[in-house]
Amino acid sequence: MRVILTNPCVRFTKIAWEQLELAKPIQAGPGYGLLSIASVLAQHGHQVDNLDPNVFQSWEQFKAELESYLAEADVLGVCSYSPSIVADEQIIRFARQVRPDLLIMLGGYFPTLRSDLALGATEADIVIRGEADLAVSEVITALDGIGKHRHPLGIEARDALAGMTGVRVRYFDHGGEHLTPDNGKLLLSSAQLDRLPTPLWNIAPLEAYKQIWGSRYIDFSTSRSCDRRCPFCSIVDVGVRGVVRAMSTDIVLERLVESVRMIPHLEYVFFSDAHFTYDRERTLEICEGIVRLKERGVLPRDLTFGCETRVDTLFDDVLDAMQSANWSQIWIGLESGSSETLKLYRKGQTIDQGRGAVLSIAARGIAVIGFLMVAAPNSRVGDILATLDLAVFLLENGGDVTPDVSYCLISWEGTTQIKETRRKAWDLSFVLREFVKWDPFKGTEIKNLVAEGGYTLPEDYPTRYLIRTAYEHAMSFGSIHTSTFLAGAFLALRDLFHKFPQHGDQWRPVANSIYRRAKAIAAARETNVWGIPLKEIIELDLSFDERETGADGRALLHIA
Ligand code: B12
Ligand code: SF4
Repeated sequence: MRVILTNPCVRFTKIAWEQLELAKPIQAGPGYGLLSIASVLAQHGHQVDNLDPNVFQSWEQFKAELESYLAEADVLGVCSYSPSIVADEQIIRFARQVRPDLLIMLGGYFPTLRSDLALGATEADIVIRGEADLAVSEVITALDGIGKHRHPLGIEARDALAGMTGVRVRYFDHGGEHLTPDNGKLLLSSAQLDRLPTPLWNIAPLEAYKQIWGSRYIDFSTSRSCDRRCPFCSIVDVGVRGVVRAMSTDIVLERLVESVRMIPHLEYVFFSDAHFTYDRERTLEICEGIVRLKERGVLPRDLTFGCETRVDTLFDDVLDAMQSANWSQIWIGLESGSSETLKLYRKGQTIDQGRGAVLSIAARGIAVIGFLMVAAPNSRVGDILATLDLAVFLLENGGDVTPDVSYCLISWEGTTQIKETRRKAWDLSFVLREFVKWDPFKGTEIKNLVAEGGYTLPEDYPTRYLIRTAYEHAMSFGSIHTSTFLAGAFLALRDLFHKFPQHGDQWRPVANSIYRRAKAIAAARETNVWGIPLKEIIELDLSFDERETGADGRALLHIA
């Protein structure tokens, strides 16, 4: 059969249509899971294509391309994330119009966390919860086996798929529509991960991704889930909280070699595991294996690597091994520069560990990119300044902040944090209410949650004002990246001090010192890690209070 797989669409959100149609997309990359599914499908004789809506210049262009593929297709498989579900729903609706009999399957983080909402909001025939590497092929085979792989599905299809974990079906019977109940989610064991074939990298638009990230690269996930349990995190709620399943070192190295053979001129491999260094020995073995393969000429010497990980497992020997293997980037979850906020996030690490990791990584010539969630509910102005200080500290150490950097804590629907919020009525709704203003995901469950959660922070709570204003300023530049993120924050601080003079009295000098450092480093570097100009910061001309605050204002922020 012929299957088309689409990546989560963040390009054509409502905001994108209105403001960002032609902005450079930064949120696109080779979907490891989709390409793993594709590889298993190909093993079973199916023909698979991958379309990433994010790399098209306009919705019209994407629709035209999709339409031409749909003419020949039997199945559309859509990968969806929480912030992409609205746009993905539109893709599904369009596909259904063009091909009313098309079988549509939906999977990914959002359908896994909330399959009920995913089935309710879209016209998908089947939702698969969890890791569907093998399941997509199994479902297609089962439906093909009974000759019922067309929309609308009936009770024969329902029965053929009964008992398959994670698979929910929309079927029609006696003129009515029915949904099969939730029966858990699919999780692969370490042994199953070892048996998965190399993802079908060559069907992904790798050249378009190179335009975005500057190198021909792949996202390679060698493990699933995370050994930690941060309540805001949806990775752990998609897998098993606190339990990692992983490929063996030999298989990781074997898949690397196969990937290099499949992709001419591969330049960079990003290990997209949630916590790559969770096992010290394994990490050392992988790095040492890479060095050996490079010495034997099996892997190109100039192939670089990156990973995403925690700050408390980046031991010196691990970093040394990474340096030897030619690591060029390490992404770390710093989250906040304020100890109070970090405690609230329950991240299980300290500010000192975070700053220490930044310095250790930078000392080895590796670019360090920090994930930040600037404000938590009830954060104070000083907490936010501490996080801005951390953002500038990253830049000063050759690093960067995440391009999709968040101005506030975001807990997606379906995560532990949201469940706890409901239980304890701890007021996260502040964040969600702010988020709903700019997120494409307007009007559905987030609004309901806000209504449910109550709203205890007053409209003019300074942090709330600051975050909203920062976002508005940043968006007025077109899109959010390092430079507009910082410029937006400084402009918002200016407005805040005007609106709430009492905060100005306390914080103007600190804001001033952070702002001056940001301008100086932007002028010296001119671009961020991905080559995007820092011009908004360079061109910004603000005058905060210039009173002396001692060591860059850090004493006031309680930063050593
Ligand atoms: C690599 C990565 C990226 C890369 C590549 C994205 C990509 N297309 O794969 C880049 C940097 C481009 C990226 C961008 C974004 N990302 Co990202 N990313 C990741 C990361 C680090 C790894 C993803 C991964 O490889 N997972 C492992 C594989 C096995 O899982 P998978 O790809 O989802 O596939 C499995 C299942 O989901 C399912 N499945 C997947 N597709 C389909 C399709 C069908 C039909 C079916 C049935 C099943 C199915 O089966 C697959 C195989 O097991 C995760 C965090 C993490 N460590 O997990 C965040 C993560 C997935 N990203 C996230 C987000 C939000 C985004 C952005 C929207 C950022 C933003 N602006 O907010 C964008 C949009 C992405 C896009 N357009 O594709 C969130 C999703 C949260 C959520 N609840 O939705 C995560 C979990 C990070 C986080 N902590 O919040 N991301
Ligand atoms: S350490 Fe990172 S990936 Fe693991 S649970 Fe915490 S936030 Fe999620």
